[in-house]
Amino acid sequence: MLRLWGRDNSSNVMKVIWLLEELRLPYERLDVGGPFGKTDTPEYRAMNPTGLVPTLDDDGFTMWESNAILRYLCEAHAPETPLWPKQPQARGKIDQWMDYQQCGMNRPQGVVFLGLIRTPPEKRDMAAIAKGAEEAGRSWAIVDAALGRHPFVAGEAFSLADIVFGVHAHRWLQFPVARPDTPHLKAWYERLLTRPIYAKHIARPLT
Ligand SMILES: N[C@@H](CCC(=O)N[C@@H](CS)C(=O)NCC(=O)O)C(=O)O
Repeated sequence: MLRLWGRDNSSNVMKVIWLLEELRLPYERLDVGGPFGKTDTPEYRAMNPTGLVPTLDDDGFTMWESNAILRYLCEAHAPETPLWPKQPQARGKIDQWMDYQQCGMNRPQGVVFLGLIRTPPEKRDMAAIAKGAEEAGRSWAIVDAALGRHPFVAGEAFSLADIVFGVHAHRWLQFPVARPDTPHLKAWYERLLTRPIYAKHIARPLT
């Protein structure tokens, strides 16, 4: 039985929910993290020493780091999935974009999200938010350019790269910040909205 630990308004948990739904894998999700707490217990820390979410439990095998979990689920439960193909160059491009999401886009986007959505107005550091938005905008412009060359982030087909950027695009395109013009990103986001799983689990009010 697959068990996913993590509140469903976390971007990193959303990635895993989205993939589990795409692959139609039965799973149970438990609310932990954020207002739910329970990530400080010795039992949780034994599964995930970072105390963050998500954590995956696959019949007693546990792991953390959202992008690694996505790859594990494909390899272990859907080895033929086109979402993470075996062909080395196709897989290499998807991995490249997944790493860029974590290493390039995630931090500045997080500054904007936490600043605007999870911080009361009187406590916001507007200078840090503006700087984060500028940096995140540069990352999104790079994604936009890729989406101008092909319909999905890593190429011609929907893949894990679309999942990891897709959860954040819904946020980015709603933030009340100055954004670079990204027509390809917007068109791709509109296409994501027509996917029932995206509409239900990802395109939710920002909390
Ligand atoms: N690199 C980790 C980051 C995990 C992370 O930062 N999770 C956030 C939620 S998106 C978290 O656990 N925040 C504290 C909490 O929810 O209690 C991953 O991709 O899984």
